Amino acid sequence: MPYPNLTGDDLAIVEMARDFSRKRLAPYALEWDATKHFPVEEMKEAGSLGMAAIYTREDVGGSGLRRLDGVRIFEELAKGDPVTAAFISIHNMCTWMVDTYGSEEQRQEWIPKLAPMDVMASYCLTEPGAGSDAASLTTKAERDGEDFVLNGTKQFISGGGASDLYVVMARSEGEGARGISTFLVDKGTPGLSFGPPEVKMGWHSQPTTQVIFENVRIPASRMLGGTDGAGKGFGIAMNGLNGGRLNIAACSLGGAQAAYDKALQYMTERETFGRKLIDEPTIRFALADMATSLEASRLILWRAATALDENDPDKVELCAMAKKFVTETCYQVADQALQLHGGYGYLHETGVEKIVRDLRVNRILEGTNEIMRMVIGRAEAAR
Ligand code: FAD
Ligand code: 2MC
Repeated sequence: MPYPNLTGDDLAIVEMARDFSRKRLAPYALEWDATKHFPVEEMKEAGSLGMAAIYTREDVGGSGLRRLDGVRIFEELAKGDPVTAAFISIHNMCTWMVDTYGSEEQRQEWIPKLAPMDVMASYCLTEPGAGSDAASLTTKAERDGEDFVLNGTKQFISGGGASDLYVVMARSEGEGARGISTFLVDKGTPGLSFGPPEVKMGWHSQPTTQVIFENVRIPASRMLGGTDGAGKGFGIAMNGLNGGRLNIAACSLGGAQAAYDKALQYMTERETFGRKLIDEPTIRFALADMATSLEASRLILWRAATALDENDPDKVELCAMAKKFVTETCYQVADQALQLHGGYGYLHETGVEKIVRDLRVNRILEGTNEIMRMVIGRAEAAR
């Protein structure tokens, strides 16, 4: 549905994402879910189309687009597969962090490889003892001459073991949020290892593992932003997450839209008590509520993305609002779409139960929706 401010170019970008999603993700998503296949080849193809460095500067190979373009692209990708879309989103978050906070040398070294996804990146903040309270993380980065030595464990890392580059928040400067810096760690670095893939409710087609650091020695030049980056890692991580939260919400929107589209189609085909379900007034009410929820989700998402593009003073709160509202509302839409399919909705082959499973985690990761309420509540209390 067009939005008043969208131009022909804006529509073309989304058309490209939609086409890719329809041809390269949607036909295979169920199979990838069943076989736990991580679709690296397709993601690299998305990278070659500019979707792995969407809002990264063009001089190093990024696409130079807006957050508003980003959320519209992720909605389209997620219509085909919310899980693959979510990994591309995490990769984009890492790429943006290197572009925005990296030294010129780091930008030149990494972005040309991250943009086509020749190098795939994972974001490492959560630890076994520090999830929501991320500033209490304990992974250490100790200075030793020209190097840092990292020790600790990261938990629930998307792409763990499969990614080539790990963007790691670790404590180098002391206690609290201001004691954290961000480091770029190569997969092959001695002392870096990965736990077994977690067995999960959804997100089957991407690995989630612990990332373990045992005396991992990296040059000091791997601190993001160089020596200027010391103690700035928490802010870098949080600023990355503002956009990440929008993209994860966009993945919920795309997934829910796909589930809704299936339900709407099914209602036009299925007959009970001698007539089509679409002709039953209560079914129409259900569809009306679902369609309204999808449109409201799209609008709050676009509002927050525009706030991020314009560096609005309320951007953090708006991103949290969008993440909370969209991931909850769209989960309900997907669940209702399953219900409308009756018993067939519960079968894998229908494709709706997968969406419900995949959307559930979006209420937990990139900051739980309780933490989103905390962020919103703090901002409101400060007014
Ligand atoms: P906890 O922080 O222990 O919270 C437990 C519960 O208590 C939650 O419901 C929470 O909302 C609630 N709670 C906590 N504090 C409060 C409070 N003060 N008031 C009210 N309620 C509260 N992390 C990464 O860094 N990188 C990744 O790539 C990544 N990928 C993930 C992929 C998957 C599939 C999953 C499941 C998680 C992933 N995560 C990742 C981790 C995710 O971000 C965390 O699980 C999440 O932030 C919550 O942390 P926790 O699990 O430790 O829960
Ligand atoms: N954007 C920019 N800056 C932020 C920010 C945000 N969203 N949130 C916090 N900050 C800044 C804040 O302004 C402060 O800066 P300064 O030191 O300059 O004053 C600093 O960070 C510390 O913030 P707080 O004082 O609010 O710290 P506190 O510990 O009380 O709360 C909280 C921080 C709860 C907001 C943060 O820990 C949080 O967001 N937790 C959720 C963790 C999370 O989202 N994990 C996701 C992991 S990634 C993932 O799941 C994937 C799938 C990739």
